[in-house]
Amino acid sequence: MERTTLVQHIRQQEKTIPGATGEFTSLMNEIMVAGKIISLQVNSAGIGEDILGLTGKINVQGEEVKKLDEFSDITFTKIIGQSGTVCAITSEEKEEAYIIPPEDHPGKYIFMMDPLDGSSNIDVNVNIGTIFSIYKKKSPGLEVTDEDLLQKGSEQVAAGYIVYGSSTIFVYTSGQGVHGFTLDPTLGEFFLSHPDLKIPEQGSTYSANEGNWGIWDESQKDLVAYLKEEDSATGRPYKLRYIGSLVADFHRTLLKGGLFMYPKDSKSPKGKLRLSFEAAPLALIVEKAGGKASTGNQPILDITPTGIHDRLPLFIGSKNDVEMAEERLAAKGKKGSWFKWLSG
Ligand code: AHM
Ligand code: MG
Repeated sequence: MERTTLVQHIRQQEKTIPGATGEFTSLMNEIMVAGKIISLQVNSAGIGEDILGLTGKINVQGEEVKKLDEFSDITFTKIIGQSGTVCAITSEEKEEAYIIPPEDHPGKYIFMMDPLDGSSNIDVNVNIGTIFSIYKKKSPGLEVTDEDLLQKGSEQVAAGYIVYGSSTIFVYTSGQGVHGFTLDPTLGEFFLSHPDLKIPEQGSTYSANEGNWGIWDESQKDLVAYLKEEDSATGRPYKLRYIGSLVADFHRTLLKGGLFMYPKDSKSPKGKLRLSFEAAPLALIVEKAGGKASTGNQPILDITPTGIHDRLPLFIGSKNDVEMAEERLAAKGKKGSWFKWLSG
């Protein structure tokens, strides 16, 4: 049987881009190499090297840094930083952008990553993943500016994620469809397993941390209560599936359809997930697969970040499900404001 490797696929895709120089292919190759290294570490966590547990450090997000978080951040930064293809790297784990020094030959791309998403699941053998996003440097000259680091999601050149799960899967889009590759551990090679992925137009599953019910606003409670009501005509009640690793919850949603949401709440009034490292890359992927991604009232890809660590609410998945969520949130929001106006 003839099988397409990830490297062959990226090369074929690059051929269709006029003026392509091979720099993008090199960058994607390096991401793949770093992904394989992390995959190996994740698969053997608990044996050999002491890689489970905490480093004792607190990251820029105020969260405890796990050893595998740090290992993934360092691995990606070293490999991508020395690839000669990027001029800056931003990471969920780093407060500031890492600007590639002249001796490492800065390239024309900007690389953004959540090196190991789903950290809380590392020690309990539940799927975790890497999310990445690639932009082109926009500003003239050698200096990397906010114009480069704070670009709208719609300006991404490519985005992808790697799930370290029952198998390791690499999913990416460079604008022409979404493609998934499974790592063959015996050969150490990714092979095309999910060509041209399309998300179902409507799903039957919702995914949210419902333990946050008490800190959600009324419109969010109304939306989830609606999904749980019985109505065979609209396929309700929806099933609840929530892993607590965005990459894993997203991967299931992409394959099976449905709605993933991490809304704002009174503890995180701006939302919990990060625009540049989580929402924007997954939004590009879902849209290229025929789905949608929204803050609840605005497409994620239309948002220009104000800082590299911006957070926002996320509603992502099947087109019909995301639109239904937007409509219900808007309707309830309006009712709420009329009520406040009348009673105020
Ligand atoms: P992380 O990037 O530090 O791992 O945090 C993000 C994670 C997402 O993977 C997941 O969707 C969410 O946080 C889970 O949050 P909660 O535990 O509040 O449900
Ligand atoms: Mg994350």
